[in-house]
Amino acid sequence: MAGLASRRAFKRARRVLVGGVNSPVRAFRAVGGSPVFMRRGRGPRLEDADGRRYLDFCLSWGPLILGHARPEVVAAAQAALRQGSSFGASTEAEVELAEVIRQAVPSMELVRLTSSGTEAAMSAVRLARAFTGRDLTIKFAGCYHGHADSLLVAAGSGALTLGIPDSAGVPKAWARTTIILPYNDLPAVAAAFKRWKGRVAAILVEPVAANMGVVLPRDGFLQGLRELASRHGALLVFDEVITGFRVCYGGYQKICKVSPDLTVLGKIVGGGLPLAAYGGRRDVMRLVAPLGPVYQAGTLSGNPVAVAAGLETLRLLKSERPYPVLERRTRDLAAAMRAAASRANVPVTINAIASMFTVFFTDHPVPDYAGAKQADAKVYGRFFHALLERGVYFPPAQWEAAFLSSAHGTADMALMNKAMTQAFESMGC
Ligand code: HOZ
Repeated sequence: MAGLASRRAFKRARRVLVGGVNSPVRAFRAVGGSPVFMRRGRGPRLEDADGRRYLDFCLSWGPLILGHARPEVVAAAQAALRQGSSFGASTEAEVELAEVIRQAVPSMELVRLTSSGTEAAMSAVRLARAFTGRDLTIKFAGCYHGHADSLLVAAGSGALTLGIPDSAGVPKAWARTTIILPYNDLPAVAAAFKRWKGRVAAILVEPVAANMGVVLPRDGFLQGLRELASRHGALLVFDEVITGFRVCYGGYQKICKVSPDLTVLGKIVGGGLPLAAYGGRRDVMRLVAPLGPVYQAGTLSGNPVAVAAGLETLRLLKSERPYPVLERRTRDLAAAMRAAASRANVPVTINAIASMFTVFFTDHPVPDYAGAKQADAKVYGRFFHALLERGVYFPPAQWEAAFLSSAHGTADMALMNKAMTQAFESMGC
């Protein structure tokens, strides 16, 4: 249960902030109870308003692959801030970040920086429409691409958690521009291209879905999307907001060897500050203003402080290459969790890749949205609170990804093993 200071803060917040929060999932509706308010983070740990400490496996929903307040990232952001917080004009550091991104993700021949993943995904779809002269977008149920109107249909993440995957306020006509198909279902995609012949501008996909919990692409799924998009003159857009620089230094496209036409990045590229990007084929990106007629802009796009944090984060990832260790620790943790859950007689399916995973409270496999929805969110809520009591902070929602950072050492993983074992035992039948 949240401590006194957190509960007081939430009471005060509800008087002035909608639902007491600035992003719905923070309100703990999905897990019950009063939300914990945080006051600082360092390495793998968070400290709440009551001074309680937690091992953090939410990590700000993914950006903090190096842990909280990594000194070099803090120093880089501080140094940039001392030079001025925002200029509304170009800086050389933005160019450097775009060069670093392009080197790591070669399909991003031209890049545009934005402030959020929502903005980047929305702009990529607008661009795909302009390039193809078509209106429709294929999106997969349970994938989440931010909260732009036409993409808030069968959306995952907070929308799925709160049971409003089709948001109020989205005109039906806009929602109808989005074709919703089951993730991992290539025949459905082929059938959609047949049905809406010559009308589909883009296939938008999280190459590893992470906003209905982690759901892995089946062998051949992404390759099949590439082939279908090319055959039908549509663009393939990979939303790598979560997977970018998380599954490897680059994107999942490097692992699956599929080259999308456009890519959306966020989270890690901003090093924990508000920064995202979209980019891709030069002939497509050339349509974006000022080169072309697709308008998109932002006063804080390429903000120098965020750029500095992003650049330093990518520099550290490149030099330290934490990926193999992160992957091994995640695999070991997932295996230990399966064993602990089975000993306690709690059915779980754990999907994991690289340093991201989801514990679904179901005994069915989870290959798509229908499978994810079978998970018991109430049981997840019990698990979440059992962990919280034992000093572990997990994502406060069933249909999200949990993450590890390179700051989580062996002693931290041992603590986590103990906490999750006790948590399962406390729930067992
Ligand atoms: N976009 C985040 C990951 N699914 C969730 C963050 C939020 O809704 O606050």
